[in-house]
Amino acid sequence: RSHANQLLHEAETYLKQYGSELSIADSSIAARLNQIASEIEATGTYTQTSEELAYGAKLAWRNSNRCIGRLFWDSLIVQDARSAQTAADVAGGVFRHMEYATNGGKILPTITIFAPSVDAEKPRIRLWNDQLVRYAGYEQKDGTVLGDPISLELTQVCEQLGWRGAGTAFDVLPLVVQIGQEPPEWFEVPAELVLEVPLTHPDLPAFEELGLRWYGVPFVSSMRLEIGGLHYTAAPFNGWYMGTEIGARNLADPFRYNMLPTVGTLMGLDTSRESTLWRDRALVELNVAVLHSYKEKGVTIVDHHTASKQFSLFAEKERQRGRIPTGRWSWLIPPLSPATTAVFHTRYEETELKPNYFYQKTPYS
Ligand code: HEM
Ligand code: NRG
Repeated sequence: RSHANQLLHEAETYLKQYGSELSIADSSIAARLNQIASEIEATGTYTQTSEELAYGAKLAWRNSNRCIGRLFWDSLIVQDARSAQTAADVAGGVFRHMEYATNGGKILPTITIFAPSVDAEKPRIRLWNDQLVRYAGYEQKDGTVLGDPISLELTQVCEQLGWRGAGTAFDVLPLVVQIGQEPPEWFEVPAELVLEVPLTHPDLPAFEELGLRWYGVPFVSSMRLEIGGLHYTAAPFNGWYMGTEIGARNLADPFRYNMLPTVGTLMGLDTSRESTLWRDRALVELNVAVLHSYKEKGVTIVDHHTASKQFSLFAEKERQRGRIPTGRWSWLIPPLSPATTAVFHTRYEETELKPNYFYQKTPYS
């Protein structure tokens, strides 16, 4: 099957779903498909309407099997930035997204969509960051890491491009934008666009002195959005955090900030034997601190019990609409007390539907 034929087939499949879910007359969809067919014949690709684009981004969220936050899929805010051409245009669109979606702490789930590529492997626009806000990681002389070890490689790349961080454990990396095969350009993220939360604990005053913090909004910026055969290789999106992402993984994993031993000692626990369950007790208090601090600062966050209930409601609503909810169980269960949540005790179909968000090859390394 030729490339053009395959693209038309993907467009047809999507347009039919779009038409049926939004109750658009079959005749209008048929006319639109004729138009798309001529456009593909003439140019090798086609341009989606902003409505087709917006609904596709929502469906891609609804189809994200690893996401527990999908109850709110239909309220995603979609910013159409397909006209951005230069790296500076793209950076401007990204910064507008950050300000709008952060919304002073009352986070709005938002996606900004830049121009698509015909070939997923040859992106027209690519953001090198995997999230718009991430902390740098520096390898030190003694072999330990200062900052977030997940960013070691990108930090080196940024330094090679001429960026220099302040050298703290929480330096925000610059935005790195690549247009086609041109060399990438980096942009310092304006500090006022980066909402951060210093961590305190409701009943452990000494916790504050650890100097821990995290950024307010998870903006995923490395995934490819596929709708109707078009590949949006730069389409950063955000919702809000589930507390365990920060408290049970980013700050707790031994290969990330590895804070459990420090927190356990601060709590005065006996860390000499595993059987005291000091790790588990430190983990719970670290997660209490995360939820408490975000709440106190007015930054949207959800605990894993509430998120699990919201996900069960999402699954129930999908069944009511005559659809089978899909999900990846191993990702949906939270990393803290999983068996206390309903998702742990439920099985989900693992079918991968489109539109969806997909991983892409790392553009550096
Ligand atoms: C993954 C929660 C919004 C798409 C996840 C994960 C959590 C989560 C906990 C697993 C992350 C991990 O284990 O690393 C939420 C919450 C949201 C939200 C609480 C609040 C509204 C969104 C939005 C989108 C989205 C707006 C897209 C439009 C995804 C995708 C993944 C994911 C594609 C998989 C990421 C990967 O494989 O690395 N979400 N999410 N989520 N979410 Fe959501
Ligand atoms: N675990 C990652 C973020 C992955 C996506 N999580 C969300 N997405 N909540 C971390 O930084 O900890 N979202 O769009 O809200």
